[in-house]
Amino acid sequence: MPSTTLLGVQTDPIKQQRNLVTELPGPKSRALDRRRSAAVAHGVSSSFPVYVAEASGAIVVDVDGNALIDLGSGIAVVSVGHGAPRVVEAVQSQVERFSHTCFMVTPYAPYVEVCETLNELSPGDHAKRTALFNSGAEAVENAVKIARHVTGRQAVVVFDHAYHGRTNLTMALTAKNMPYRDKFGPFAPEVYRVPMSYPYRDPDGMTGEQAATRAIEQIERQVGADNVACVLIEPIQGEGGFVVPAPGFLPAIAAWSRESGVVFAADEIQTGFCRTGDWFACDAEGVVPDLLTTAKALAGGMPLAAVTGRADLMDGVHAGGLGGTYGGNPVACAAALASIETMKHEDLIGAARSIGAAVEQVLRPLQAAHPAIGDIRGRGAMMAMEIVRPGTTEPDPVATRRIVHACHQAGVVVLSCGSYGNVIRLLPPLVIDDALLVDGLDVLTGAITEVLAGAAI
Ligand code: PLZ
Repeated sequence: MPSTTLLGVQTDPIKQQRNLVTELPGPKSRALDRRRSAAVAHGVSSSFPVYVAEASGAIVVDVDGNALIDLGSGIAVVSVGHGAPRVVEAVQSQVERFSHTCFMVTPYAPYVEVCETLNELSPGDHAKRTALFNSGAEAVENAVKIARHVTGRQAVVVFDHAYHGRTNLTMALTAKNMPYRDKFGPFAPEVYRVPMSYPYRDPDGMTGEQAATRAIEQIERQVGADNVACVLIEPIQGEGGFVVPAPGFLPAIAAWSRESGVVFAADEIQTGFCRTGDWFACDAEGVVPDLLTTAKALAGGMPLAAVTGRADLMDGVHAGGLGGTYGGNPVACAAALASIETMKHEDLIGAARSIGAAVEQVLRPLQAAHPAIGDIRGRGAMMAMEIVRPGTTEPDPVATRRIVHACHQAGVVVLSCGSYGNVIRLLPPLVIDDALLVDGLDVLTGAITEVLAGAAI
């Protein structure tokens, strides 16, 4: 069906098909990139510098007219797809009514409705409260503020390979030096890092419970349980390499936290909102966090983040202690309500599970053919593979970069991640249609075959 732009022009909807009309990046993207170099700080970089003109569903169209398959969703943000109709409608109608008053000055209903919705969807049926912010890092900062305030303790425990943001406190919480932390110190104090459960790299046969004991012993020995305000963990790590802890790890850490008066905070900024085939990754093992941070897919592309948690903790902070000018912006809140409505209506939990099954069906045989694919892991529509030197577990970031580059050249947006830069991750919009997913995975298969056939000598 043709759609109408704001100017009243009839346009054809973007076809859900890959279509390349120039080399990538094309001439118009290259021209923009030259202007960018002269205008944009070089510290901000792009992994695939094709400049976007428009996007719909799982297709991104660049300024040269190339239609690319998006297997990254803007880092797990547009799970409902680009230009999801409900989100577009909600944003347009909210922006026409009012775009900002500041919730701390004169409040409005959409903020309250987002909080009600998050309290209902998040794990656990206890009394909850939510506060809204702008970015993931800001949500994490506020979770730590709340945990410290209500416990009267200072230490924050985080894990190897963790990623929590780029602000001063969240840089301290993030594990990887390059590019996130290098020479940006001094970092916030009272942050302690303990080993994560990383089945591919842990000693053979180490269970989740054993990995939890390893972490807990270190906390007790090096920090002291009584000093810990919160344990902060991504239930499946994102930037760190889609590390899925062994079963039993999260429940054991959560149980220890409860017994020790430590706030257990789950960072579901990347894993949240149907991505893993559940509303939240914690749901898979029935883990109920005291505090939960969300962002990214929450508002389908508008900047919005949240801390949701136990009412007694959240309400333990004095009035005026939490906030910010833009936090819970009404347009972002309208987008969030429409995104969540889309997730429910389109059964994106089911979609994430089917995507996961389809991806595994392609990746498993590939792994059998290529010993350089050391590990395939993930859950739902959050799948990844770790590229290593064949016959070892030694990371191969060079081959990883080549595979990603070959996908880009063929018009498929894929992202890498991992502490060692050797993980290729797939985060497609959950509304991607089967044919497009198959085409995207074909391109990935071709890229892997081309690069690893050369590397496996
Ligand atoms: N916590 C688990 O995944 C953001 C970062 C990309 P912000 N991940 C993408 C980059 O290189 O900056 C993230 C996350 C988890 C926190 C954050 C931070 O969210 O919205 O980027 O601040």
